Amino acid sequence: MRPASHALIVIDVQNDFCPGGALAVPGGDQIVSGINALMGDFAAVIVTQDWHPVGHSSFASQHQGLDPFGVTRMPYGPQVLWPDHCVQGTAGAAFHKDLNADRADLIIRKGMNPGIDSYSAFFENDHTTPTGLEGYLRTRGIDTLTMVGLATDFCVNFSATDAAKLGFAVTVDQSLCRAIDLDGSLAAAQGGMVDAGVTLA
Ligand code: VGL
Ligand code: ZN
Repeated sequence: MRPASHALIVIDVQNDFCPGGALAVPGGDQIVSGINALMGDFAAVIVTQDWHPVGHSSFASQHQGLDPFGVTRMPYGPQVLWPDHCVQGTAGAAFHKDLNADRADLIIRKGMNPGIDSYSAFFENDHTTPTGLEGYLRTRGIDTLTMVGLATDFCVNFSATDAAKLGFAVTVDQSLCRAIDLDGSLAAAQGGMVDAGVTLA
């Protein structure tokens, strides 16, 4: 058992990111049983859920002439455009049926603001609007995080990098993550996480 100051953060293990989903991550479902087992080592488990309104601005369907997996400019910077995914209340937004989400102390939802995407569990993609997770962790005396989930190169990467910048000790267990890997995004994410002080295990 890890000390109470060490939390497990499970990122976006949702149907749309698993095979058959709208934004399927290869092998996304292979990590579920290992994550459930790892929960047993932690006193604190936090689970995140990508939770977009219909017509979210990160969806390619909202941008005339642009296709999924292309990149556009948003006021806050470049933004990859995605297939419609994780729409609030849909089956695609639900957790993978085998994920032990009942174990979660906190479920943190993100991506609700129609005009800003939110990969990180800590901040929207403007890097300034907080989700509240930092305060939750600090008030519980948590200073060390292990992160697992989907996708390594987007939501796990942004969450881990933000956590390290906020001063948490962060390990990403890559065996319990899977990547989208768009144009080298996995290698770039790994480099960025290491530069931010994240331990890749
Ligand atoms: C994610 C793309 C869009 C993720 C979420 O969970 O990594 N990726 N929304
Ligand atoms: Zn999303």
